[in-house]
Amino acid sequence: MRITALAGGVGGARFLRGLLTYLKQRHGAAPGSFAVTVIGNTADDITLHGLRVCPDLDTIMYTLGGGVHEGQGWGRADETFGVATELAAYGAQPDWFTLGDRDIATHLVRTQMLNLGYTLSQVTAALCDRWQPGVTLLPMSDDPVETHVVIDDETAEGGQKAIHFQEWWVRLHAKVPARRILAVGAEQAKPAPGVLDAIRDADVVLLPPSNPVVSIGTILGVPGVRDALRGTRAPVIGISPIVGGAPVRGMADACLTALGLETSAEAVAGLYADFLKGWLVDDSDAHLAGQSIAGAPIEVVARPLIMRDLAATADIAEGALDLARHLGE
Ligand code: FO1
Repeated sequence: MRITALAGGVGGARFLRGLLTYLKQRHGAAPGSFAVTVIGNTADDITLHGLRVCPDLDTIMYTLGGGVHEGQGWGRADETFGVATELAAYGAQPDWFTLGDRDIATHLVRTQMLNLGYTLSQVTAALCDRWQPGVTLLPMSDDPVETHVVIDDETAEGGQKAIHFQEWWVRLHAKVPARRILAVGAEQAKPAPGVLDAIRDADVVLLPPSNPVVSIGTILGVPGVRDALRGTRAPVIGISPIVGGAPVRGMADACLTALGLETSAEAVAGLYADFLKGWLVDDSDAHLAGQSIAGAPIEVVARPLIMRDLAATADIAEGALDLARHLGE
């Protein structure tokens, strides 16, 4: 069974770990009877201290490779901050995004390979060769795409300025209203090698509970991706990141508000309505089950969606694959 997933950071990575657990332990699938390809968001990427940092690709790679800082969901376990401390002593900016010593090795290898002319796809494959995540991890594009956020700034021309997503997310904690969210470079970006085929040739396409705007949304913004999702014969099944009107984690509400959308499982499904076939919502949103959403023929199933532990997450993955099977019948 060929499964393709579009994923962002922490929520997506945690879901994928449950999916692999389900496939390995519950599905009784012998290795080789399933293959998972993950299309990772690269619009969170940022260049800091001369190093190219790819937070969502690294979160997936570390989480599935067993090296992630479990409590944070990003960065490395058993991390030290010797370099960050020295950078602070020099007053090196920015000081609001902390790179751990172990994590810096990843960025050094990536930056060195990029400078030698390797593509982000080639770099990601090389890094995953060490981590063995158990999936094929593809960047959404080898071209640079960066999410920038327009915020009010009375000292700036026209009273607004654009800052990098990470500054809005990490330094400002998304507490400053985003007037616009831009994926800079998206129009010129091409899907990375294998991305469109992974969608077209899949038996199932999954949208884990990642941020619908700055993670799934930016992947959808790469020209060709949305058309491939509309055209694939595979059932496209999503898992709502919004439970009972609130994001389970992260700040998807701030992003949805920036788009003028309510924070609800229904509003997120509406963003995917032109290709989504199935939508898992939490029991607290069971009122959505059995009815069409955003005027689209989307099968809605209610079930517990809180990924409280690996077994619960495996259950959610089972639910998504059961719905895919039901729709594929
Ligand atoms: N998030 C923070 O809130 N503070 C940090 O200092 C920080 C550093 C960091 C370093 C590497 C990395 O891969 C991720 C890091 N993140 C940090 C999380 C990052 O902002 C998020 O993982 C995603 O970009 C949002 O999905």
